[in-house]
Amino acid sequence: MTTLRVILGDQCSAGLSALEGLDPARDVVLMAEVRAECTYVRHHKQKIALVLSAMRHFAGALGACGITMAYSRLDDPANTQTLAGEVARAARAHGATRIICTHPGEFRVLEDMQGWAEATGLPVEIRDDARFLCSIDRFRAWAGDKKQLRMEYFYREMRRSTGLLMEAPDQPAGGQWNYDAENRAALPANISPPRPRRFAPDAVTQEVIALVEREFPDHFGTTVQFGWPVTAEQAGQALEDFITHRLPRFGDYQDAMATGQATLFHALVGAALNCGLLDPLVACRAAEAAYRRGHAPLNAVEGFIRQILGWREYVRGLYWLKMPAYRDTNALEAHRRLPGLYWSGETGMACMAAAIRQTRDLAYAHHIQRLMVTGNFALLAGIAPAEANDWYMVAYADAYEWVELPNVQGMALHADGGVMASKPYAASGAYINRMSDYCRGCAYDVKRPTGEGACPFNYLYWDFMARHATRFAKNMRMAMPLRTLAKMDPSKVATMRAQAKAFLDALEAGEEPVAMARRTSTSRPGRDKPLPLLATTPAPRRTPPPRQ
Ligand code: FAD
Ligand code: DLZ
Ligand code: SF4
Repeated sequence: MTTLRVILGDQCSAGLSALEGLDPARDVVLMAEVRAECTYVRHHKQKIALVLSAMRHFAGALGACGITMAYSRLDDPANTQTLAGEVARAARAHGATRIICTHPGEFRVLEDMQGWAEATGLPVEIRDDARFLCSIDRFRAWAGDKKQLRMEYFYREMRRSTGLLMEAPDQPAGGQWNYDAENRAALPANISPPRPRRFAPDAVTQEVIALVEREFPDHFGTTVQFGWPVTAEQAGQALEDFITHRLPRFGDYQDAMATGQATLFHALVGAALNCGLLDPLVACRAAEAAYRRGHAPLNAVEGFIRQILGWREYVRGLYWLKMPAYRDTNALEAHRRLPGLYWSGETGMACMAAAIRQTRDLAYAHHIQRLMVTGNFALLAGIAPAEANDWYMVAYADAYEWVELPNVQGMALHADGGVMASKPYAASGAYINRMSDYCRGCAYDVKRPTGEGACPFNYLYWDFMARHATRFAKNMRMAMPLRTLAKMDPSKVATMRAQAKAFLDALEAGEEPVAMARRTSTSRPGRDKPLPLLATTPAPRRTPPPRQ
């Protein structure tokens, strides 16, 4: 009676449900590096390196505990290069009589897993992924037949059930559930955010980076600045670094953006959370403890906990509730191709260039860059959701469909017609100017709505409003911009719409009409220098043994 226990690349967690009840004398644990998972989208090189390195470290830690490992390396000639193929191969090699795994993060992998029983002739048990704080069934029950699924109400339920930041059963700390209104300050010039702790690649990571450069040379991004935690111990250190140095100001500057500041006061824990190196409840409890001991204010701690306990769990619930139809939604009938500048970062738009270039170099951009710069541009320009989703899945070290898709399809593009957000997050250049210093160094003029040098976000914004005026006529939250649009001189609207079309057509043809700009920032010397190396720390030598 040998049980084959399968662990996927984003399941590097000692407390994983697939490991529960493991008998080291008889069971075998399979982890398989496969080409299919590295290429179903052409992930950023740093994401592949992170996942493969985390897998190798985790497998090493399990093996050190006396567990029999079946580990498929990507460059093993016998590797079938698919999960199903490696499961069948390991089941045969070890004479397995059943297979146990944990529910995967993506719908396509669940479909694949559901075929393993037939492919191997063995019973397959798919256990719940208990690393999430709200199960898929519980979310489904909460959603019930509600017309609107608002994150805020779900979040309050989660606060009540976990007791996080609660003084009594229905009494949130500080008397308020949500301090979002205190999370919107722009970064003052005299504040310099501390650099986050990064981890110099150890021998395992270096070997994996070389493998990635060899096997996936054409994938997006660079590996030069790889500094992600690849073990649970490092992920804990990264969290501690955030709690100590950045959490106190996370709340105030959560929505801010600044030139040369890729990370500001953000946590940079998404990649570790999503591949299983960091437990979400541990992260929330660490933040709460910082509040209780007076180290960080409530607007920061509540803001951070809301992101993890609220948004992260909510988008995961929504994903499994709405898939597979969700990925095909296109409520705004957006069909444009994604412009090449999303890959090259070559554009006179300083805000877009900053977000895209740091994404290439770090596999990271923070939430407001993703939502209000690259996401907002895709929304206003009418980029086809499938094209935008593909980019976001490729671009980030923390990208997995369960979290990427609702954020892009629902939050950024409004393609789900308002399931996730009651109004589109559409904004003109004024918003970016208020929340950042990008406009000061831009080739375009944020104050100009149209004509030579006008900020593209301005005419794209009004073009978007005009395009969808009828659709949003009954949406109370869109009443204000639609009233402003109605009062505008129709010839001005027509001019902006024509400029929007000309600009987008030119982008689609691969040429930004820089003649429209005041000057070309793309050609300024030094513009394309990679971001300065983030401070690195030596990697610890050993990972701790997993909890049993
Ligand atoms: P912080 O700002 O420090 O927040 C802490 C943590 O809260 C994050 O690590 C994350 O786990 C969680 N969180 C915050 N916002 C969200 C959110 N909207 N949804 C889910 N969790 C959230 N997040 C991903 O993990 N993977 C993605 O592929 C992804 N794609 C996104 C695409 C778009 C268009 C947008 C608008 C957001 C996306 N997000 C995604 C959410 C968010 O931008 C990232 O989680 C965050 O930027 C990660 O950086 P951080 O760890 O420094 O986060
Ligand atoms: C992201 C990823 C990559 C790049 N490679 C592997 C791999 O080789 N083997 C594996 O088991 N998992 C990998 N993953 C993570 C999976 O893609 C992830 O488990 C699914 O997307 C489900 O979330
Ligand atoms: Fe972005 Fe417009 Fe500001 Fe330039 S002027 S940085 S394009 S918002």
